[in-house]
Amino acid sequence: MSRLIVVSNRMGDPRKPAKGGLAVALNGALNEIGGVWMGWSGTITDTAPGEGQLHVVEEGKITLAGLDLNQQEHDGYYLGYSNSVLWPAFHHRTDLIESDSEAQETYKRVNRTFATRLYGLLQPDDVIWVHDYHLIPLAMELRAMGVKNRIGFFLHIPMPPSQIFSAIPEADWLMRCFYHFDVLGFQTQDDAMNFRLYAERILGEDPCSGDQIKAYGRTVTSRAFPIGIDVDQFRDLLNHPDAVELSERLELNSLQRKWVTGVERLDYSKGLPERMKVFRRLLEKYPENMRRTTLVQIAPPTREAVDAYADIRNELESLSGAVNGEFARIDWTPIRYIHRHVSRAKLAALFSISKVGLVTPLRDGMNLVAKEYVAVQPDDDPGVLVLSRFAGAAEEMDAALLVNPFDIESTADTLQRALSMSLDERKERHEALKRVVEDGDVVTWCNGFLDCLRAQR
Ligand code: ADQ
Repeated sequence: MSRLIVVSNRMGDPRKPAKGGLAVALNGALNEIGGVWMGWSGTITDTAPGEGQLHVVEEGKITLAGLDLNQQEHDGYYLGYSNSVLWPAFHHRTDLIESDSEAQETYKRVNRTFATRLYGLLQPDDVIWVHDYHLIPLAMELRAMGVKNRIGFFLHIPMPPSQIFSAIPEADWLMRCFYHFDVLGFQTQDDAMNFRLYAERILGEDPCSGDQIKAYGRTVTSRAFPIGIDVDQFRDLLNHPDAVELSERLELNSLQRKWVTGVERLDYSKGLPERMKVFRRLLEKYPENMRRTTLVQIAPPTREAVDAYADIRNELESLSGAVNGEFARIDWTPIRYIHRHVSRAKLAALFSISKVGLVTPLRDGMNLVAKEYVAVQPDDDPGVLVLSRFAGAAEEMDAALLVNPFDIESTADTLQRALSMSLDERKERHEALKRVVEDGDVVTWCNGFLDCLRAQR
């Protein structure tokens, strides 16, 4: 079978224990058939632009190729264009776009460097799988160098509707980049539909047939491949000593208390301030939760060098402080807000004893936390998933209580409904959700995408 070449912003490393399902799945696929994983090495050096060293290491059947970047490259490509233009735009926050032509040029140049360095490692029948918004122009760069291999792309974040996409500076160039791949994978049917509608409405192409979309004189296969988690690996975390110890301590505490849990990187797309307002409204409107219900919100720092992230941190600290100041009692704190990284074993334990998983992003590609929460619920007394309609996960996980996170009042009502749901209803919903999570795990996702890519031409 042809080798697999994975390219992502950060290189996975099979020498270290894989943290997330994505690394587990891709390592698994690479280990089975052999191939290359290329990405930024994580190191910033003071080399000239495009001259960063490529560190190539053989690890069993996998070749790891880590590219160093210099400061200006990292700032322009990663913090600048990827995270100050594409991330906000694709999450419907065009107001947060920080347009900067120099950053955009750097983004293009770093993609060219990735392509040039990858070229030296390629064999003619390799299958190339590119991940995420940092590397949208990579196929165009490779094609310009004459690469004929099959190249697929998976977008981990939402594909915005055509009107929003059009607001991105040089939107036409960016859209053209997508058409140099053979297969485009999206998280949801809605995302795939948004991609198609851009061709029809903005480019004026004829309605396309099936999942083949034609534009710019090229044809691309565009399809939804909802990502999943490694269910067994996540469940096994419950046996880790950290998880066992935390569960015991939390259970001691939960004799009269209910835990509601939220976990995500501190990102403005995740709806964190709205969630704290929901919790405040819950306490005001349903005072029986006083002293009995606690929100544990874990939100570790991310991309702090980008201004919008510092703003959201300040807002959250002030909101959690205000709610706690108003409602706390000497023996009870309503919101436990943790702005630090927490081990995955502890997260699994926290999810497993929480009565409600509160997953309310304003916009999210999929949201793996929703799936992780369901994976570790006890069958005989499961908790309830309250899930935003604007998380990709909502398309499949409609047995959750779906909410509009912008509507504080009705989300607070739904949270109360979750906290008081009968055991029978909880079990019924949980059975349906568990099936979605188990049937659509990360290996199914990985194989589904690769089968589709291999079937091209
Ligand atoms: P993210 O935006 O990072 O991913 P998500 O899908 O929720 O969002 O994945 C986060 C992962 O990090 C989860 O496995 C979670 O357990 C872990 N995590 C979160 N907070 C943590 C903490 N405090 N400590 C330790 N681990 C933590 C992007 C897209 C998503 C898409 C994924 C995968 O934005 O929409 O679902 O990629 O495609």
